[in-house]
Amino acid sequence: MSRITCPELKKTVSADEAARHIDNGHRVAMSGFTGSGYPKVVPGAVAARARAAHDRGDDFGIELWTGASTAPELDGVLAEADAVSKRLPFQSDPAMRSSINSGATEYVDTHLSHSAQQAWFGFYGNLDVAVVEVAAILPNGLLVPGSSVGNSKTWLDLADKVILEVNSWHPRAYEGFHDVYYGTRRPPERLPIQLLEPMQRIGDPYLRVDPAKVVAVVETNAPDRNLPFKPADEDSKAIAAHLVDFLRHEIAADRLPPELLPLQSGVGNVANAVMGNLADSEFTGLTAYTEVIQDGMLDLIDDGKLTSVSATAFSLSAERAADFNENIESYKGRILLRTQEMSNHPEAIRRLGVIAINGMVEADIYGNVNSTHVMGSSIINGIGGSGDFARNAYLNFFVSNSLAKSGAISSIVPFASHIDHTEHDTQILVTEQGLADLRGLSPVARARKSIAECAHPSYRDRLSDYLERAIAANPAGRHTPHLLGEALAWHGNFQVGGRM
Ligand code: 0RQ
Repeated sequence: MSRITCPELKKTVSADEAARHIDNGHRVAMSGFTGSGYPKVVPGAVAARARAAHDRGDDFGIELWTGASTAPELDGVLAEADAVSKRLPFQSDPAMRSSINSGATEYVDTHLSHSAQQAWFGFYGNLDVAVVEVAAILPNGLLVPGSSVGNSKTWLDLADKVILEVNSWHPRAYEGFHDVYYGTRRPPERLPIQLLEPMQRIGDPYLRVDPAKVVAVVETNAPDRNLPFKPADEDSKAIAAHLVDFLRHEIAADRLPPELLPLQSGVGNVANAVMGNLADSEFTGLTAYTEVIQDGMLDLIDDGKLTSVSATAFSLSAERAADFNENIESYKGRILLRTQEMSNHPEAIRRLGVIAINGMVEADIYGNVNSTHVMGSSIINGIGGSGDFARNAYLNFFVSNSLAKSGAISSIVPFASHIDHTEHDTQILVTEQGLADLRGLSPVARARKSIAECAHPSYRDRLSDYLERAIAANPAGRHTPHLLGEALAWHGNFQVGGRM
């Protein structure tokens, strides 16, 4: 049976015809969050338009907004066609990353809870076209989202023109898995977010669109990106074990209830390994208020340890996605997908007391964390939701191996080469070496603890020597002592000659 049952929206065309609505200089917002629920075919057709324009010697570049990272069929094809002049709010695609780092694409790296509201405040200018993937169009014109909600609600509200991709790969049974909040107001009319527990519904199960704005509907049947996870290695298992032990310690100290508080876990293999470790632990009755649902969280639901998950998107391996699609009915009522404005909302995160676990590139000895850059200049992915969660969480953890690039680089450094999370926001650092609980400590005490607990033994003496010399050299500056020239040279020396 057709997934398009609204007579007014029977506007099916090919991807090429739909892409004709997208021109040079347009601001184009697309659905999609961490490889889920992004349009599969219109971006490729836009890339073909860009290549044809470039062959004619004409300019063709769009501003591209999404929920978060997408996939080769979206970020990849558009970056390869040199078709993106500006990108926000998050990406993780190799071709897009090169385009940004070469200076061809401007990148506005934004907190994921901010992107929707900054768009509806008008901070980014008028939105020309929205391209949104859905699982079905109902007879009354309401839209059933698929594997992500992300910023789709805002893009549909703001765009002058809308292109819908209806993807029958998403199970039709997705209906009922979503909660789309329509109570957003601009200050000073803003209302409190009445969300008191992770699974509470505060919105509608459907996305709304003004049918008059829909210029094209494209039908597809194509899977999400769904990258495989690496099996947890010894280091990620060690990080996960330190973290889970620490949670036990917090329960014993009466700072956490036995069923913990709602969990948030960033994307990546370490985050997945932590979930695996929780599965093997004694914890039960867990909940999650997070951004993405990875394989590890579905496993925890299957094991009965995790009662429910609120998120904005799935980010599953191909195998797990196929399994979920097959058994989707059994997860109904235990999984809720919200807009990213709500999944990452500071008010909700602070009220619920979320336990946030995110990856980092490096931390300096005082606990300033770099989540985004290599050597201060090249972007890797972006800040994503890590700032939304870390700043507002009850407890926040930043996790990394103590060494990068086969041991040539220490993840604990004198001065972070770029700072996304300041010492005021970070609480607990974890590497495979150990865990540094920095809560309630002054800067020098934080530095001693991060070096002792988290730095790799091969860098520990060098970092301690730096700290003690910085203290000695700054008799009137012993609050956060630094030898700035030397601290900044730390990274430069790696760049030119490997080990310092
Ligand atoms: O590069 O693949 O070229 O070798 O950085 O590092 O070790 O694979 O780590 O996959 O856990 O990602 C912070 C990037 C960690 C991620 C970051 C190099 C390393 C490799 C990746 P190569 P790993 P992970 C909610 C939360 C921001 C968004 C976020 C991230 C590459 O966690 O994007 O938190 N976070 N979202 O070699 C130089 C160092 C390095 C280094 C690692 N110290 N110096 N290079 N690398 N450490 C979800 C969303 O927001 C969607």
